[in-house]
Amino acid sequence: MALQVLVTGDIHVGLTSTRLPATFPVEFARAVNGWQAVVDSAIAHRCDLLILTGDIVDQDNKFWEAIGPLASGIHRLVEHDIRTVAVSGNHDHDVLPRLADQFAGSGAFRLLGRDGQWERYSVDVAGQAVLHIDGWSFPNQYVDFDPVEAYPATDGDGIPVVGIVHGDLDAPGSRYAPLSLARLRQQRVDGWVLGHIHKPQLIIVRAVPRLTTSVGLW
Ligand SMILES: [Mn+2]
Repeated sequence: MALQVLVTGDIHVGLTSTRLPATFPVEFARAVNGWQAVVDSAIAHRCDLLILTGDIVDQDNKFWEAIGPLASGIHRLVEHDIRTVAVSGNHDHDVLPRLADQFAGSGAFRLLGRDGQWERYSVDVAGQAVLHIDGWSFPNQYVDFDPVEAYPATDGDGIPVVGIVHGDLDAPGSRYAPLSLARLRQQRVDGWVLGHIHKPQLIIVRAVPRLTTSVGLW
């Protein structure tokens, strides 16, 4: 049985990029259009799940600008049986909990690790858990410790585990959750998906037969 998962982060809805060449259409610069493209892509690829790794919204003062498009995208996804699971980053530590409250009880949008507490979400298919997702969210704008130090040790139950967290990889002293690759590797997790650095990168530490990863970078 295959589970189709789309992972993205750092969309910064509310922001308009100033770095695009002047020859690009102006709508390319608006991050909200990136969010719409993610939603369209998840639907077109018949995904089961969308994972968001934080900084989906640029700032809490962009709340009203961001909340409408985000909520309508999540509604569109759930109409196609696609659920969204997210952690917050340094930019949206305040906004994503408010968004999650709007969807409380619906199952359409799940924020993991609120208040800086690790939390597990299990994906069920026909009543059977097929994937565990462990997530941790920024509780504040600045986090000067590695949240993985507090990742709970669990006994494996044979079901693959994916961890999601937003932070600065191998940047000791960072105020944005300095993560250590060595510590990430030590956990009983089959794969980690990270947010914060605006650069696609795949690090294969060991082959995991149960997790087949196809990564599209664009
Ligand atoms: Mn960030």
